[in-house]
Amino acid sequence: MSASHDKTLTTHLEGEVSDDRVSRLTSNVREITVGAAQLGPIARDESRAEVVERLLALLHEGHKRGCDLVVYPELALTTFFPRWWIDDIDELNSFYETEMPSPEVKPLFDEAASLGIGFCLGYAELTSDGHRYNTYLLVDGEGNEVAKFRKVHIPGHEKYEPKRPFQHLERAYFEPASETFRTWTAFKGEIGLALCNDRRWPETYRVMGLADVEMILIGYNTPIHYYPDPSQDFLAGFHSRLVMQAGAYQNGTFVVGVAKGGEEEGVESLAESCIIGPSGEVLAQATTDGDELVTANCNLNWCAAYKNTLYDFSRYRRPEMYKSISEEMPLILEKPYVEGAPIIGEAPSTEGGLP
Ligand code: ING
Repeated sequence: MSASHDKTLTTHLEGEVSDDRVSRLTSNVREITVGAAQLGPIARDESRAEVVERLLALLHEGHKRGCDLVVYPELALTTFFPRWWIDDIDELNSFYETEMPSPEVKPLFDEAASLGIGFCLGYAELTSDGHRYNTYLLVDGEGNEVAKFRKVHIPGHEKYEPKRPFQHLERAYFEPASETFRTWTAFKGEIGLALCNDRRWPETYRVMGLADVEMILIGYNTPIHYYPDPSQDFLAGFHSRLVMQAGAYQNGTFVVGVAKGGEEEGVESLAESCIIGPSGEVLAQATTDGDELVTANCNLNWCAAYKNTLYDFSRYRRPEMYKSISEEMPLILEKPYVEGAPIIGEAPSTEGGLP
């Protein structure tokens, strides 16, 4: 859809505007057509080659609709394996990529480059020195790697918990990134990346907002059942949109949220992929919980209508008032810290964890 189309930057600009911004704004339209390539479930026994076929089908749909950029979800090459305790290291390793593109994924890289479409792909990364990350890779329309982002906020738990109907063992299987959020100049603008749980934290958007981000790409896998407090289950879609719409508006940026949704191996996950404008409005949203491409034409100059007016950070922010939010722990909310070192290879704490 094209809700953002006509919202070119003709609003008043208050305060000082840098030369760099002025030069960007002299062009009234800086448009990128983005596709949120939602995936339905990926079965545990589905091969990489089969998944890549699905990614290619979405890419071709993106080509038909004139996409410059197609955004896939978090961990887009396999089932969401942190739902199981997997104590066989070879089996666990089978869910990670040790090179990108791997031979199975290369057809996606080749086809995207030949169509001139950039893409963003989430996968589990196992580095040559044994580190494990939840990773998001951005590739431009010529097939060049632009950015590699590793998830910052790792949710869930470290140990097998037998009471849960399914596990969320990301804290056992992924290390948190050692580098923070940033932006990259690509696709005519400033692009930022984040993964799933990162989207719930205002700091995620603000760190990128301070770097003048114009479009944040976010892949997610969000089980609808939240074991620690099931009263939140029916709010899953509301909370997901709430955080992304607020993050977009408060930083004057587009946000593209892309789900792996539907019922995967017995676990229902949120779909509702959406593209949000810098006004905070949802411009387009998925209507199914399967493979579906959601597109919007995004004029990145729309961002300046927010960045240069009520969210003119250099004029109105009071950073000296916010110092406590980057402290280790707020003074009155101190809670015991539970050590969260990855425990891959350790035996489950209780009876067998394999499905
Ligand atoms: N998923 C979750 C999210 O923030 C989570 C975290 C864990 C949600 C457990 C619900 C239950 O949506 C990911 N992949 O970060």
